[in-house]
Amino acid sequence: MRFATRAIHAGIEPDPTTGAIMTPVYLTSTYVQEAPGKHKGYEYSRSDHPTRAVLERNLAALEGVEYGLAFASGLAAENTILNLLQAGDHVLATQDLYGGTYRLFQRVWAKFGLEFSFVSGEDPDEVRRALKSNTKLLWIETPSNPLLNIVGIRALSEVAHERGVLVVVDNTFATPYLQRPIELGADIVVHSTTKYLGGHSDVVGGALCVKDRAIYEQLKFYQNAVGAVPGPLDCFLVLRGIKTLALRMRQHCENAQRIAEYLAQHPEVERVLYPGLPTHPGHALAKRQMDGFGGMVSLVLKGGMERALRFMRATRIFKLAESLGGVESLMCHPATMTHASIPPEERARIGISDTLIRLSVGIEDAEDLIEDIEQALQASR
Ligand code: P1T
Repeated sequence: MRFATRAIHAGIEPDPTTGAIMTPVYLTSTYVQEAPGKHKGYEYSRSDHPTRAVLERNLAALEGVEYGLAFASGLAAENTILNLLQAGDHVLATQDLYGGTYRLFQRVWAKFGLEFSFVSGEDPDEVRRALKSNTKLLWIETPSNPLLNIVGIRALSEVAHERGVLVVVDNTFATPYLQRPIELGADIVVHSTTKYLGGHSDVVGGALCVKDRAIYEQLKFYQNAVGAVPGPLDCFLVLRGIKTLALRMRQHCENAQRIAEYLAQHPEVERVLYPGLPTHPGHALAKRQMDGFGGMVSLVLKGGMERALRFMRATRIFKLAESLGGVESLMCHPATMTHASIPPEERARIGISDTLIRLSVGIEDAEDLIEDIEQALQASR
């Protein structure tokens, strides 16, 4: 089955008792057993849950692997990966990451003796040199949040595997419609399903997808032992969102490309970051490892901070809010919003300037979105 068909059907069967075409939302915490240990595969909803099981099968099929695990949030999924490690282990990560991921590393796990360091990820030799004898994970975010950097999953996976290091890819920005990291050599894919997979800004969730059974079993152990699982209605909402993922992603990509091109030729725009622009340093690589360039565009306006603040107050369709990946267009100021938990000097080193604006381009009519940006540019002069 091809992607759009898998999105709608993989792992999903009509309900055997009623024929319901939509996956039932089983609002139950426990399951009656015939005799101790004799049951229908479900004992307790933290361990396994029938609505969640359908979502997990569907997510795995989208990433082209055997195993999926669903979580209460993207960060809960990330946290579960870090549960695999021991005090003294080192994680090497690409430096431009969602601020909450950085916070989970430095403010939560560092105090339990995990060590983190960061590289740009542009050069496989740089990554090879940065691996240490205690490195256990290489953590990649591509396209990255918020700078839309692209790193080579295949090349970096080869470098990591030379040293027995597992490769994690945060595939939230791309979605499996545009990029399937495990096919490129990665070991674990992590998603914030809050974003494009859910697609409608109405649910918070996370997921892990893996090919290797032994890694899956360890992650499944921690999913149950730690317990950050999603509720049944959340699972239903993500499943429903995924049904239109292929359609939505095509429109996100088309709209984002048009907006990036419009911004790139605008005399009042200093910089546009979008992997679909031929001027983007990762354009050729993105073309090889992705099936489209995604719906996220970042920009810096001429005129400094005051201009940026005026612009962010002047848009009408683009709403100022955290998060991304919904059908509606959103705008965010990473320095004070999504990436505020990264110290200012670290943000400056990575290249997240205080004037950077991040757009999550929705699937509205592209003409309306461009007109909205145009009127906000005029109003903010
Ligand atoms: O918010 P949550 O579902 O816990 O997912 C965390 C997360 C993980 N990975 C990436 C790449 C993300 O962008 C996020 C969440 N990001 C935002 C809320 C944001 O506005 O960037």
